[in-house]
Amino acid sequence: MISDSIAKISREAAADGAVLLKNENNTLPIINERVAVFGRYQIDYLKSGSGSGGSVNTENCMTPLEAFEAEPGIEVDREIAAMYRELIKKRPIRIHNAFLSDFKDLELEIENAAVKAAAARTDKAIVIIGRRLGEGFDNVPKPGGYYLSKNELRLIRQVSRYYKKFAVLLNCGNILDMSWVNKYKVPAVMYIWHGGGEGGKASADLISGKVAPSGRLSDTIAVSLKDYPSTDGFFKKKSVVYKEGIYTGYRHFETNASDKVLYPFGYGLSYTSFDISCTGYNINKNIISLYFNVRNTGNCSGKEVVELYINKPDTALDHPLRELAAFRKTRLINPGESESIDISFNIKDTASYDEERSAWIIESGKYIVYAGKNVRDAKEVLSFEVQKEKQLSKKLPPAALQSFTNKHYNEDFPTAVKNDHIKEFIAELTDNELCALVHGEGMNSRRVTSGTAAAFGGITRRLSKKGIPAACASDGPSGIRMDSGEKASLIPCGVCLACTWDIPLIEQLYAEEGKEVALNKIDMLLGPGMNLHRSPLCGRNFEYFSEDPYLTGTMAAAAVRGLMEHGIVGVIKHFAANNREKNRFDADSVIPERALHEIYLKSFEIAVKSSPVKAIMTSYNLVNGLHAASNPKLTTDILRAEWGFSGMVMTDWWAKCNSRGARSSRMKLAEMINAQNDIYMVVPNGMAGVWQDNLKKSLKNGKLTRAALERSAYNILSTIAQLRCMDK
Ligand code: BMA
Repeated sequence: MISDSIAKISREAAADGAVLLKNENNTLPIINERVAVFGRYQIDYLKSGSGSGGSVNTENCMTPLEAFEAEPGIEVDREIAAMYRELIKKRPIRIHNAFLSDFKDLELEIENAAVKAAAARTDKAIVIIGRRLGEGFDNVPKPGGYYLSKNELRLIRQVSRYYKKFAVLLNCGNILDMSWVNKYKVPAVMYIWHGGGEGGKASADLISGKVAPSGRLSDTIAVSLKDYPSTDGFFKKKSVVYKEGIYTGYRHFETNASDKVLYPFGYGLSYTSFDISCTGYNINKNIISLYFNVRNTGNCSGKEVVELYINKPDTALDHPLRELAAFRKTRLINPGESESIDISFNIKDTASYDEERSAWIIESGKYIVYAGKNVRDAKEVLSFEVQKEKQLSKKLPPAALQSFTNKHYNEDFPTAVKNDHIKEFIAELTDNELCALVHGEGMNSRRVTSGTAAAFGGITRRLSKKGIPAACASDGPSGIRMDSGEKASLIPCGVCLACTWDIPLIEQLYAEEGKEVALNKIDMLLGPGMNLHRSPLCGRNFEYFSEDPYLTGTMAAAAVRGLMEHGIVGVIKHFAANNREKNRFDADSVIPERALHEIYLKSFEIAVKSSPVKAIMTSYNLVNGLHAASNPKLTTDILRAEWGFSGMVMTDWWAKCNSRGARSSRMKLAEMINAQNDIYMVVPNGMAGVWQDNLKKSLKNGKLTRAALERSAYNILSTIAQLRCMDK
């Protein structure tokens, strides 16, 4: 079922996430002019990337071409439109299911004469280039992949030959090679991303000037693929070594390779211009606050983003030249008007991780704060001294960790009556019932909404008879996936939302999403996806947000808060370091300690600490030798002991587990429970009570205790107790 109030804000987010990179001689917007639209994706518009994150059944979605044709101020050349409609009938894209990406040259070839004739009839041209990647499909460094294909380049050459004013729109979820922009002197370029079901209309809003672009890049666009530190070694099958450490994205480029940047992190143009002035600041203990006045100095309404970066003293540790510390987007500002905004951050949140001491520290020395439109333009607005180094944490010695773990399921729970009830309830369950409880079933369990990813909790007759409801979890970050064919809304993809830099907007969008999820009697939405864009090649970048952990974490937190407004649990995923799709079930992400804490776990830490995260999905890959699904350091030491998370952890679907140095297996669920990854997703429907994994054998031989099972049962049931299925 589709909720009718989500379309409007979905369209607004799709427009506000578009990033205008170049716009010479006012090529855009197109107002009361004739335009020819080239490229197949004007019709075959890619609403999303592929895989679980894109498998939403939509209906009545306008294509960009239809939306342009419906736009009064845009006169679309009918001959070219008819030509493309004809060509696409003859050469449809045969990606037969949502789980495939295709690297053939899919762009259609057209005659020079057609372009030349169109140029005589029209004022401007638009070229839409599309690229769809997704789950299981990283981009490849070849034409039709990271590079534009032969036909795409030919089309851009043809249009550049006959048009002075033309814009290339990129309908994709990954950063692509951009060397063609200067090579063919393309006057206007805009990433319109995968805008979801309303993406076609949003592109017309942008092209017509109804909405001025206000998106800002959430990733650095480098001169070439080899300039990204992650490219070297990206395709190694068994393990990916994160040798760049913390120097990923703009942390690398701004510090070590500023000449290798085509478009910097946080960059984006508008149709208007703004003046940002810092009008003051305040330092109150650890809270740094800065005040700005943002004035619209151009001639149309628009929104601006003020980005704050910090430069830290290289006293104990080395640091990147800039680190994003905070940001704020203005509301719509009319020409000549201005908006005052204040932005603050806690210096503790910019602490560094000292591997020697396994502790977070705030170093002594001079800190400098920069503010501006992007990481490159930001100007110094404040500097302050920290007199004495502060150590914020220390590694919990194993004994303390163990007692924490024991506390978690032995001592009386110093919490509400409900939880004591759960503890007593668990004590009554048999070992077999406990073993059943730590499995989810799916996909398409008949116990919950049809076509969804999993049912868990009361999924055996005995557990159900004891009053445990069957809870429902469905994909994905951009809308409800129901393989039953049931329709749902498809909102813009993660990277588009991140490029809005608009936290309140994303929270509102996910509140609307939560309403639709509740309407379909679903309890958990398996999203947001929030792994970092370590490489522009990762197939799931469309679902994820950014190369930066702060922008990623704050976006994910906004989505979780929004969903929770309607009692829906957003399951943040994939914890942790799923930064590549190749060999995703078995590849080992080998990450230095400091980069693990400061970069790849930081986004999850921000979400857990700043929003009501009640459920987390671990990733398929190994992290430093242990599958994330059976990694006590991730799901007990860090997630619970350090961050204080008390919800439920699930595996990814059919994930593998292992213990140090042992073979990976989907049957090693004792290792999963011992790590406090609470529930295995998924076993075939009806099999939770009889699944032949190693739980019962491990109970017998002592490799697993009942207490550990009770601990996970507590995490699962105390989470289910907060879900809407309890209303059943
Ligand atoms: C896995 C991953 C998850 C997804 C799950 C259920 O393969 O793609 O992101 O939520 O399947 O479909």
